[in-house]
Amino acid sequence: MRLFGYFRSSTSYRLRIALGLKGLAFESVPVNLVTGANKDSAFTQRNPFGSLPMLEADGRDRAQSMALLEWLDEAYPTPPFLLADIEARYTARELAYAIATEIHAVNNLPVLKYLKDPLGHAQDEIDTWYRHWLKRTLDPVEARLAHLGAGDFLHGDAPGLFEIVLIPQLYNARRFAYDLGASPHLTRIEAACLALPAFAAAHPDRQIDAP
Ligand SMILES: N[C@@H](CCC(=O)N[C@@H](CS)C(=O)NCC(=O)O)C(=O)O
Repeated sequence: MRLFGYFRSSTSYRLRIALGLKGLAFESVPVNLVTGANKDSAFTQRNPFGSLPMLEADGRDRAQSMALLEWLDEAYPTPPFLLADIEARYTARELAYAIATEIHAVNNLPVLKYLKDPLGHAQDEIDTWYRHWLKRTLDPVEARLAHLGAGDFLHGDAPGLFEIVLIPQLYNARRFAYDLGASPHLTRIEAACLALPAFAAAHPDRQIDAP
């Protein structure tokens, strides 16, 4: 397998964690988002979204991280990202997709660039935007977790779909100086995940394209 990604891309970070948890070996292929290499025709011919990550596996190029996570879990079921219990599956998806669709989508790099040019917003306004959309969804996720107990993970003794999406988002939250002081459930789960080899190996600082 080859994973086309960028060290600080949170959606690439999701896939690195997922492949590590599944125990799947992969080659990292850096694509520089800052220079726009993801928009080169050589890349968009393979991935018309021009987005990262892209996974080359089983003779096919696949994009869109959430679909990729679900595909990986179906193609390589052990260990599972979603539990057998339908309510547990629902909760993991509820929280993971809230982060993916309500935070990541509006805080993605092309959105932030557009706010700057052509809309003309200053960097401090853009940072305020970023933290606004974080809080709007991380607060209800924290409230949901408060009802679910105080384990290391959302469910049981292993991370799954929710944690794979959460950890890269918290990495970004810290980059934007977001205050996680009132989010003890999120930070407890974060600490447990970061102690695991699959999460440690996937960290942006440990990637071959990290400065
Ligand atoms: N919905 C997509 C979003 C992917 C995405 O936008 N990734 C970012 C990096 S975190 C990217 O490639 N941005 C560059 C661009 O879209 O031009 C997914 O989940 O894979």
